[in-house]
Amino acid sequence: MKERSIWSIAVMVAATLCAVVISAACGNAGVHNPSGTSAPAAANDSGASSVAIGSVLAEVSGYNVPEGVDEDVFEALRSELINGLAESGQDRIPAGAPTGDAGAVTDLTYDHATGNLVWSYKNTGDYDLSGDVGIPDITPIAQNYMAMAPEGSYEAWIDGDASGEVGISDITPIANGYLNAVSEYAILTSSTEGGTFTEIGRANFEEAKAALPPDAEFPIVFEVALPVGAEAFIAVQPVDGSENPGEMSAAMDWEHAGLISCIDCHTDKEMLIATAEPEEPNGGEGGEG
Ligand SMILES: [Ca+2]
Ligand SMILES: [Ca+2]
Repeated sequence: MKERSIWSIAVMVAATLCAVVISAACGNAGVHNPSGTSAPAAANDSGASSVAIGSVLAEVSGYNVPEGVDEDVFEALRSELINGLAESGQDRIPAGAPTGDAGAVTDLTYDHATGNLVWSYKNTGDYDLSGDVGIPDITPIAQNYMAMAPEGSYEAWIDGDASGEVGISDITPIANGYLNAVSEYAILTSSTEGGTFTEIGRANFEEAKAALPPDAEFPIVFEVALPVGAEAFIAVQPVDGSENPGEMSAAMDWEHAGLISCIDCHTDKEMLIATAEPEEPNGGEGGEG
């Protein structure tokens, strides 16, 4: 009798363990590719490719020091990158478009004079502006080592950890974003700020680079005609060469974007608000922002 009850307890424990395992498996399945939300699927959830850590470390170790670059500085930076990649604890480094702050465009606006959407390239760690994050991005750090990084400068672009100067700690964003790539931006629209965004156009990274003036390499600015089908809100989202989506920008109310900044910079704000928004019954809202 006693023996039987021990067995029945053992069976119950085993059944409980099975239930926990099954529910954990179901939980993971539920996270994959949520539908009916405006949030873009994370790059790692959508079958993005990846590269074994051993291959990545071999590439970093085997990369030749570029000509004219201080070898000692370069080797110190290389060691830091190898440590950063190894410390991530990942067996494979995922390849995809940048997610989070590393990929979200922050300066999307609309130019009422030209009818163009305007934004600048964002891919933290892509210091050499090649479109992807990799070992060559060490070189700009070595070339500008210990330089100050005033806002808006190319040095600020290399100052990936936003410390105010270019240094060894700017290797961390390379390690964190290794293999992040932007091949295009998807232009998305929605009738409401928090609604479901659908794609109405694309902007190509290499074309934007080619359109820069001859002496200009930075910043890489996208200027694209507002696509047909635009609703009240526009956002842009980086996409890599395998159609993996990265982080979507904040939604922009394009019809009011330029007008609000015009009001902000003008001395006679009351007059501008009245002129810009004659149909607005509550004229006071236009001055916010
Ligand atoms: Ca790069
Ligand atoms: Ca820095």
